[in-house]
Amino acid sequence: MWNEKRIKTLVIASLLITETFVWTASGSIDSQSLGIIGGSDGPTSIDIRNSGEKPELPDLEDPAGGQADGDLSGTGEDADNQPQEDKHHEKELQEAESKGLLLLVNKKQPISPDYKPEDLQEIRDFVPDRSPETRYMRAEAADAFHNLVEQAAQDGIVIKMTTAYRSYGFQKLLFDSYVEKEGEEMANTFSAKPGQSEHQTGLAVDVSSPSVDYQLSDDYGKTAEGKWVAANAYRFGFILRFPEGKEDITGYQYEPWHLRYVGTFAAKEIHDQDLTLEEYLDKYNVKE
Ligand code: DAL
Ligand code: ZN
Repeated sequence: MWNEKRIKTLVIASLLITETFVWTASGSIDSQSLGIIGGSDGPTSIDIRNSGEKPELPDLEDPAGGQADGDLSGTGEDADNQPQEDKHHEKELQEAESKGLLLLVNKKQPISPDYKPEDLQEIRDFVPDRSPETRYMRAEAADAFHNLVEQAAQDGIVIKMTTAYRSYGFQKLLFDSYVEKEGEEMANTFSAKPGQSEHQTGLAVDVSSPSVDYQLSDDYGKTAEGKWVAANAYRFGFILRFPEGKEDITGYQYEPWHLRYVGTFAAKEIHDQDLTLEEYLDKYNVKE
């Protein structure tokens, strides 16, 4: 099913049309469910104060039993014989986890319909004809995204976001419209059901560039911009969340445009080791 390139291309071509449709429709049909304050020309404001309950994030396992850092032996190992490198690794992951950056949302692990990040911040670099209510990311991710866009520009590469944060209601409209057009089986290969999209975490962003006319196309991976993204996104804390060849693990087709913020430490490891987020969390026993 994953290799049905022709069908896939048709489906992807409809993504832009559908997102634009949802934007248009959302203003008039169901703006309340999208949390929009304003009319069909976009929200005049988005209420980030009345945020939903943040999911509980379990602690990482602590094989050191919570002992303080410190090489007491002078051998590069702590008194409990845990190499300092491991300690550093654990500390970095704990920090990312405590900020919610390793939150896993997928087909097996949905997020509460009420979840809404508390620190959404507006994104500057967006494609103007897409849904205004999705131009937000969690603050740290938004800053990192701006840095990524700036560095890309310095390298002669234009990158803009198409959609980032999506509420449960927005994702529902999007998924339902794909089902209507393509049928549920096909929709499930490229669009998350409401509650199963990590766009709802405020940590995901879809990007595009002039060479593909700002569409979401799997050809994006072959363009100079797409290659730049694949090679450099990790430096800013982003991973390509749905890589080619890992569809059985992620549950979705290759999406060279979908970036997920996990912080620079985890992003570098995921990039260097060619892992999915699922594999990475499993490898280091992070129970999100
Ligand atoms: N396209 C990804 C899977 C989403 O809808 O979240
Ligand atoms: Zn996406």
